[in-house]
Amino acid sequence: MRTDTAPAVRLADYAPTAYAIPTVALDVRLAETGTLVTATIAFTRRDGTPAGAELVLDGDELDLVSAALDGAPLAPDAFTASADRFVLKAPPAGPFALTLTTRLDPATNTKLMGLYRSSGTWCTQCEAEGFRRITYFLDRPDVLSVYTVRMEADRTAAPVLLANGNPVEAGDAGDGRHFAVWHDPWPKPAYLFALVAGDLAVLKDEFVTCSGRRVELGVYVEHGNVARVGYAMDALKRSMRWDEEAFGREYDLDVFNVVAVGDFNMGAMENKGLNIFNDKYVLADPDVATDADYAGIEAVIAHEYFHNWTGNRITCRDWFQLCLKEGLTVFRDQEFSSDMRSRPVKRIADVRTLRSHQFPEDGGPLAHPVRPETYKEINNFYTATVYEKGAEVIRMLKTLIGDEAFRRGMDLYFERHDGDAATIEDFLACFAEAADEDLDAFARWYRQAGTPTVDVAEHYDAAARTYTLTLRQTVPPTPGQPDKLPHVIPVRFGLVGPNGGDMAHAGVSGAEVRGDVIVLTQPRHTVVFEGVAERPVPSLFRGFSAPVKPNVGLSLSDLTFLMRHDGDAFNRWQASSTLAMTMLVAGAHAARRGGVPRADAAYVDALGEIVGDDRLDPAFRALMLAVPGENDVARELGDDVDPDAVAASHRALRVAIGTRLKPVLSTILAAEDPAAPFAPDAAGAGRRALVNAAGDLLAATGEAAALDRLAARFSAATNMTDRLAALTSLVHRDAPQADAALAAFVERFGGVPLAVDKWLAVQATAPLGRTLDRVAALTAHPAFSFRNPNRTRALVGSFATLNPTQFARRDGAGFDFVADVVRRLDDSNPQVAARILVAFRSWRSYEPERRARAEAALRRIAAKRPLSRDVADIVERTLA
Ligand code: 0A1
Ligand code: ZN
Repeated sequence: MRTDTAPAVRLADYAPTAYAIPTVALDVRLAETGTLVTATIAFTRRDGTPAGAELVLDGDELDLVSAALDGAPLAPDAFTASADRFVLKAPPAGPFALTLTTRLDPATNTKLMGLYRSSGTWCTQCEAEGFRRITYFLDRPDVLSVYTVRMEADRTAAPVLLANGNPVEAGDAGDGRHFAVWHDPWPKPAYLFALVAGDLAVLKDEFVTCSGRRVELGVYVEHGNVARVGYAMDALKRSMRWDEEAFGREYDLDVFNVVAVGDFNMGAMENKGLNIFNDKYVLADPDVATDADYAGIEAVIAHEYFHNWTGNRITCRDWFQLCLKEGLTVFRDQEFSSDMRSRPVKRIADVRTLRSHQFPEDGGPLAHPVRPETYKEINNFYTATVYEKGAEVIRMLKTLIGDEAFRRGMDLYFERHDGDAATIEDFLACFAEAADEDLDAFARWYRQAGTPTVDVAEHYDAAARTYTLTLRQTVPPTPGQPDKLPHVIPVRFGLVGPNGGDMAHAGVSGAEVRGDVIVLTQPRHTVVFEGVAERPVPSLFRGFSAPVKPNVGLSLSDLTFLMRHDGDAFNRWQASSTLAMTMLVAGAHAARRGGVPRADAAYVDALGEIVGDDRLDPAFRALMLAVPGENDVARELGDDVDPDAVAASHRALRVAIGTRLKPVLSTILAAEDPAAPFAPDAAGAGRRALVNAAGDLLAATGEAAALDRLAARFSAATNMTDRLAALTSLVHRDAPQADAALAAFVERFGGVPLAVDKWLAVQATAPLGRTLDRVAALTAHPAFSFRNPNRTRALVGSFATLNPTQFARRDGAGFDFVADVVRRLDDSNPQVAARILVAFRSWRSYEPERRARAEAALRRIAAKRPLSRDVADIVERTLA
């Protein structure tokens, strides 16, 4: 077990390796009783390395069987080898090859890093530092090598043998065994290595690239699941076409394979030519997958495919540059989904995710810059900040320099850095050149953590016909960064006139304005618009043009006006959310004092008009109905949070909406066509989202008739979206029909793991006093296993992150339960343990009693020995 004594790694210490590895030949003999890996690794001395300088290779829990240098066994005194290091004391001055054989036991690899088994299939996960669990290596992203892989296994146990690149040879190996050889011509870092061996079924297809090359596509799954991979295959082909059209990127191998496995720590992995997926992001049919699952599959298939250029052809120099591939690839997958679906709806969904995942990270003890400068465990930096805020930074760059310069910058980046292990500086230099602009101040977005606040004051001078906006930005202190410089902030804006259209102005001073974007560069700007005929309502940060917290202080009537009339769909939704948040916060304060939360009737009426407007996209109307979540309200409150008061306020607002809008919501429900065929497209998903949101709000009122209707909808549902929506409403309302519905669900879907996850999560997120007991009991259910990350996340992860009142029970029992799970998982799968532990990150914002209980639970985790580096890192930073 690696422990917390690990030193921090620092960006400032970066130095290239002393040796390069031009080629690697791997010979992998897979067997039930243990696997032998023979790696023949060619080394060359880099310029500047003195002849004979020792060679130090990374390892992790390795068992060395034999070692040879240029074909001759190494003398025992020529090297040292331990589980985590191999040192060749005096390498030859010229090129040389080491041949190292290691023995692995994939069946007992519960960390799911390196080579492991998932339902009998051998598979690998090497990002970030998993390759060193397969063989000793220079396991870092700036060491790029050409790989040839020979794999051999029992033909019956593993008829399918896959690795990166193109297949070059296959045949019989005697004794019931067979082999395959794969060659990947593109130099790559070890984290992109992959192999898969197993008895899998496949859906094949082909894609003809823009230059006319044929690519054979395969999606491999467990037998019985082929009927569920059509959507993923279609998404893959659409992704390949889109990357050609939107970014000019063509695929570069003869084959592209995707393999779905049931046991996977994350979502999916972009291994060159052989993407390995959590089966959650591949398998779908209407009976088991919701619309959200389909959208997730489309996005993740695209994300991993897009990595072929942003990540694989151009990789990262070191792990500090993780956002170079992740922020950019998230930006690209967001754009893809926007083009496939509705752009404003996608934007609203992405901003909701950013606010619920990244904002709390940026505002808590785990805050770090988009490009961190130090880490103890890199696995803990696959975060919403690196991914989602990283994508926002790229979106801002595009907003600032414009679409054309952005495209020129991307083209230059691909041309200049193809084959490189690059840095953020390399990336930004391409855009500075393409736009002929200094981006030094903009680069602070990569270095400074914390979500900036932008306070806005306005003034209209009727006599002078001027409209003045004063904008002040503050970047809060974060761990290790007490003082901040101002950011470059693009504020996309409109001055909305009384007729709802954007007003013209005759000129502007006080800040640079590019089209409809005000560019903030200073702590404070006074922006004066001339020739403004009357006082406009300002619509700022349209499309969420910067990842900041605006504080515009508009009146309720201005906000309802924007909600009804803003030409920017995002800001219509934002105005509604801002209004709801004002009420939710006031309601939480009232509930804390024993009072009653109240809803503003004008807001609810405006909401009713929008939701009832058939000319608007149903998906947009559904998003309008979703008021900010309890965690969002807690974040807005900031400190002394009582989750029960927040929940009371949330419930009260939803009851008020459900009651006052009963006619319009009932009309929406009544207009549903139950015979409409299911299609997992954006239009169908939007209609279902609206109907289900309406049903849920009506159920929130607790009326028996609404609950009966939900129970009927549950029984009659022909797809998982509607079924799960009805089930969730029933269970979370503690409806009399809930237990029967849960029983019927598991009776029907108990054998489908991805559906079982939904059944577990619905129960774990119920805001009910008995939930914790139920969750604890479910850990013993035959369909549950702590060995499987999806099951664990569905039950314990969703309890900890999506059930604020029960996780943060006043008696501390919720905290204790999750702490026990973290301690237990720390031994078997530290990566998953560390991720669940992150649920404690906002512990300091609770009221004193809960804060003390949370701290005690955290200290119990910190005291465990041995403690993995993953968990030690998170718990130390959380308590610091
Ligand atoms: N690069 C992947 C994310 C990923 C990272 C680590 C993993 O180890 C278990 C797996 C996947 C992506 O961005 O999709
Ligand atoms: Zn990624």
